[in-house]
Amino acid sequence: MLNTERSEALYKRAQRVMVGGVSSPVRAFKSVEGKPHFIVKGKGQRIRDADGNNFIDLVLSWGPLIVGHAHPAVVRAVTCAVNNGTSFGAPTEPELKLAEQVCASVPSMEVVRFVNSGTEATMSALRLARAYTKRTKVLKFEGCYHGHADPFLSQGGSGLATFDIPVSAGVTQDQVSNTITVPYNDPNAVQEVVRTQGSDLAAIIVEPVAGNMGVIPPEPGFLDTLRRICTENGSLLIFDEIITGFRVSRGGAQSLFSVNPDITCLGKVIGGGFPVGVYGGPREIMHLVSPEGPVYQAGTLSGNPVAMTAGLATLSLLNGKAYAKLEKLSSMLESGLLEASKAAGLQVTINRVGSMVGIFFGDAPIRNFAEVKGTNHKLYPRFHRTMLESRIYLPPSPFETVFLSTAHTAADVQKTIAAAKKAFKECDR
Ligand code: HOZ
Repeated sequence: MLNTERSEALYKRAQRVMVGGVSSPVRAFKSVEGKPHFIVKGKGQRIRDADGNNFIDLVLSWGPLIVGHAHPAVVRAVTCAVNNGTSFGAPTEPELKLAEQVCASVPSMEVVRFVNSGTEATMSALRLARAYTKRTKVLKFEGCYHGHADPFLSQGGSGLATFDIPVSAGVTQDQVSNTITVPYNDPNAVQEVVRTQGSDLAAIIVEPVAGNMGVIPPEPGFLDTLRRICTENGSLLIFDEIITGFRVSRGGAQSLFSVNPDITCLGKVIGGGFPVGVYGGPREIMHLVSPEGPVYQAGTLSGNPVAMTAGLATLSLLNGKAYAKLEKLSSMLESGLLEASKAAGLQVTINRVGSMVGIFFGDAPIRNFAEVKGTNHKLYPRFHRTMLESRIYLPPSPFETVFLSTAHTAADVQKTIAAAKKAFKECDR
């Protein structure tokens, strides 16, 4: 049993002054029938909670920490940046350098605008797509999550899926009336929307690898079909690469699957653990953004030098060797989890793209949100609890992604597999 006395006391205090005791819903551990651990320290692949329990961390702040916690190179660079002042509300060289790195790495990004979160990036990308096409509607996919801007808060993944919320309260019918939702990996459903509403369709937005309903890779040809449909219909294709950017490869999913969107949204990894988002695309589209064009979008802390420096330091560590290591460890985790589930007599499906891993309870292939919901996800709380007892920290929701970092080792993966074997057995009882 874990000692959780201090975390519980802090949680009690937090509930008095913070909604649900947390700053973001899935952190509350509700869907795993537990209580959150308050974290006091992260180093490399490990985190320590307020009671002194050490865990192998497979959440990594929900994806950003691809080089692990407090990497010495990131800490050094950030410390130096902080000493020079934290924000000026004026251009700085680190943001220019990060923009250059992003544009050099991600095939479709020629010009970018930094913001402070993934939500801001997708929200701004949609505004831009509407301005560019002079159309209103946006097509998204069930179970994909594009942050919490109103038009995206219907049939989404992540927290919406975790708490089974089809459309958030406070979002009016008007605000989602131009949002059309179809199943992921279903090109026919997309064709049908284009046939009936194509002339109003400003954009299709998609997570090129879905990471907010567990992990779901695109079926072969799915992304190419979206590209072709958008081009033929005069709609813009927006890739939400907030999770996949610099994670599944240096050039993101668009590089991995060789499909170029019109607008790309990034976040998480490019901020190296600080709040950063960015959207970008060809100059022809981006020049509509203020001050060059009429699409207004701004932010006091956008491009602030500390966050930009953390991003730069993180990206400088992401070379071929780093991705090869991530691939090796992640593939070891995938096969180990499958073997462990077999040994425990439990049917489990693992979806994986690079260091994004999704665990589903069931033996059927998982290609869309309906299939995710058809899994035996009620087993997840017990699995999660047993893993925690074995000191493995997993996302506290079956609808999120398990991540690895370059700080993890083969021994960490072996420990995770051994713990999973026990946890799968526990689920089978
Ligand atoms: N939307 C994030 C995961 N997909 C969760 C962020 C958080 O709770 O910190």
